[in-house]
Amino acid sequence: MFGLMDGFLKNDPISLQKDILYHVEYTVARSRFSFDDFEAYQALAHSVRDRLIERSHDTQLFFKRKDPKRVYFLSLEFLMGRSLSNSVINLGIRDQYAEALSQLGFEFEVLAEQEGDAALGNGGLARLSACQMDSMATLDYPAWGYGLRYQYGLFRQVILDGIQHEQPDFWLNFGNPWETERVHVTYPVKFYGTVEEEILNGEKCNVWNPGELVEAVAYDNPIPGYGTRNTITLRLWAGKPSDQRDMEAFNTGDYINALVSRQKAENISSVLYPDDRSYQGKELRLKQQYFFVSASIQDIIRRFKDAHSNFDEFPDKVALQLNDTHPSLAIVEVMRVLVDEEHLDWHKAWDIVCKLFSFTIHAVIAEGLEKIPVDLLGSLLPRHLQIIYDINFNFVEELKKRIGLDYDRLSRMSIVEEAAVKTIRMANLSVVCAHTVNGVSTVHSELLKTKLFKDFYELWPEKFQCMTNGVTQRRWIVVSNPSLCALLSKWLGTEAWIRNVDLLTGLREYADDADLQQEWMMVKKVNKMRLAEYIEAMSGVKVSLDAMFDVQTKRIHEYKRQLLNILGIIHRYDCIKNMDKSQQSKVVPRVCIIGGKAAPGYEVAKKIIKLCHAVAEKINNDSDVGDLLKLVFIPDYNVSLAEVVIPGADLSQHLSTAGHEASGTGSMKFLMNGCLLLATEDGSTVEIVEEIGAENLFLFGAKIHEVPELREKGPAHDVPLQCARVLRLIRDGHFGFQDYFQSLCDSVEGEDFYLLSSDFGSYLEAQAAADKAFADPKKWTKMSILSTAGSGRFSSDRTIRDYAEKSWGIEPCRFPSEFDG
Ligand code: GFP
Ligand code: GFP
Repeated sequence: MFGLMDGFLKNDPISLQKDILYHVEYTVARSRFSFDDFEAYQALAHSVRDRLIERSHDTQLFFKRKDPKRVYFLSLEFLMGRSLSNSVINLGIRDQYAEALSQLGFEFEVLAEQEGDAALGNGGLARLSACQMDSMATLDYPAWGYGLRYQYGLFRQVILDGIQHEQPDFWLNFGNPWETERVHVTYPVKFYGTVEEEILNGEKCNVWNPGELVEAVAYDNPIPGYGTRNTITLRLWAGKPSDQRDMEAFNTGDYINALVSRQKAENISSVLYPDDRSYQGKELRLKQQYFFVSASIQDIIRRFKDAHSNFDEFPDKVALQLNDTHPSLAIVEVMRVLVDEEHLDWHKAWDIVCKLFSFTIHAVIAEGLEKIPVDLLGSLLPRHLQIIYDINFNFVEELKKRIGLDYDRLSRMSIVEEAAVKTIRMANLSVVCAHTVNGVSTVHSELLKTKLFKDFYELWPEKFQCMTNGVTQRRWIVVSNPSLCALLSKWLGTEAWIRNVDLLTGLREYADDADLQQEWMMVKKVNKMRLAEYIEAMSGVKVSLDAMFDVQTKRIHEYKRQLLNILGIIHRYDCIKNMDKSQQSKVVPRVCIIGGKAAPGYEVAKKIIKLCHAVAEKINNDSDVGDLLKLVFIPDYNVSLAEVVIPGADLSQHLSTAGHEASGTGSMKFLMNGCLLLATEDGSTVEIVEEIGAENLFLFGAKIHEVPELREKGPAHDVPLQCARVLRLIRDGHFGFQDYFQSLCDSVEGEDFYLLSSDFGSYLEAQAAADKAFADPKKWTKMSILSTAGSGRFSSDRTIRDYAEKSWGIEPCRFPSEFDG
């Protein structure tokens, strides 16, 4: 008999070897005497998965026994990347695996490269979800993630002649060893149809007779914590035809239509929407939202009812986190279940619902907020539309009592927008119902109070909170930068910082230490070599390790101003060309690296990518310039590439026009890796400055409060000479494709909404300051050490603790294990 405290599987190298070979033979079905790297990876992954499953069983049973309040993290996007290295590191058995594999003639790193990325998300919001799952597991919170199991993740970016092409990412092609299909965990999800009033037990009630039924089936993905046995679950739903409906159709002999309807069901979870700002295919998108919400809520209520019978206790056992507005139909769905199916009184149900939800918004501007046309919602989810109207009616009546008949304000705050196309404002719905409304940085939280949700803030100031984003140091240091990880543990004298990242501040006292500086530079060099090798293999461009590696990697967007970066590079190029040899000898050499995807329908962003390639072509082949300047575009930037790029960067650029980036999380990963930031005072940069001091980064550009006035000046403002000259070079065809780039130049010399021209001068100054600092290795290294030392506040561990304490009201529930000594 095994006690709860015992692990079932053994983790010494010999046992691990046996397990790997077992999976080679019986899971991968290759001979244990002959298998290649990919097969070895598959077997290895399955053996790791066994351990994850064991721990997740222990965790779930423990949660069941303790019955704590759980948090359910609802998100339509999770950008998980690869799982192998992260899992074995969190399980604490990476070295044992490496040894087991080396005895079999394989190298752990080589096999890890075999894994594809799980890219079930677009950008920041999605990677944030992944980081937060890691922290919830590590901090022992009783948490679940819920999302959709898209068959096609974010598109693959292929560049042909400098133009972005999108190719499907059928990431499940080679199987996904991490997930477990739960054939027994399925729920029916209803769509369309009509709502009838019926009398049930003498009471009037609404009955929804759906027109379509789809089955949701659960796929569980284990998320192991670090330094704990706790392993939580990310449950992703896939669409499956409902047998009930199919049987009817098959019975009536409608074989073909029955098959077509099967496919329709699978389509629901088929594709991730690649543009997270403007949705086409609105109906399918809405279907995806409801599908995932309905299945998750059924699962959550089922779990609650397994142990409780009184819904008064529901808010004591359940916290629901809405990751942006995408899952906000959950509010309506819980209302519907409580009122229509559990037959609770409306007001009582509403009272319960209002205690459940915490809402985090990632948008900055009103145009970014999601609205759903009433016609669409009413046809797909007729009962939900009724409920939204009822919620809104009650809210507006209540509001009138509080603020009187201020019709402008009433109509701004209403959940229903009475415009040419009548819509439901999902953000207003969420703010009305949620007990907390979270911004993702201090700056963003202020913007929510003063702009986006000003009316609501005046009504309910207590709802508004700031939960500054964070990233997990497990993935962004331990997994992706093992040399830095070893160095940190050595100088801090402990590995405890991996769970308690505040300990990194301990580095401050050694920032001037010559030995640490020496080792620090070596670590950077190792990582730059790895990045340089990748760049050469990918593009054929050889780069010098003595150059400053200057990186801007993120979604391509006008507000993120990759264009400003490219204009700056052209300026640098132009300067170098006009120098004599002795002047050139003083130039700090640079390797400029840009990477990121443009949304498929976003023409301007695609043009920016093309410009980057055109400029790179010119510069990289100019023998006058040589190693002084190189420009490289990294295609198909994703999580696993980020793990190579970030540790190898010296400088990283975060150029958003002030007031446009809600937070930004890329900067935090660079900061942890000792990379210096060149940035505007936007989003979380403002807090980074508080932690590391303005003298340790390169700030530039208009501040948030200055932006409106600069915009007001508008097209009339003067384009600085240096900027005008750069634009002239582009317009004159110096980089080819003259006509194609005119509109980009027009945007800067015309309205210049994103203030490239007015920020250009101070941008160049910041760049010059960066050059100067880089030329002094001691100074630079000290700044780099202080960056890492000050990065603790930007760990998702801190973020999650904030959420747990201030918003979800949950406590750790730790499985007692070997980690507790
Ligand atoms: C959970 C897990 C199941 C696991 C049980 C163990 O179930 O895989 O078998 O715990 O009790 F999902 P629920 O919490 O979903 O009931
Ligand atoms: C959004 C915001 C970012 C923010 C992340 C996470 O990112 O400023 O850091 O959410 O809160 F724009 P995207 O999903 O739009 O990339």
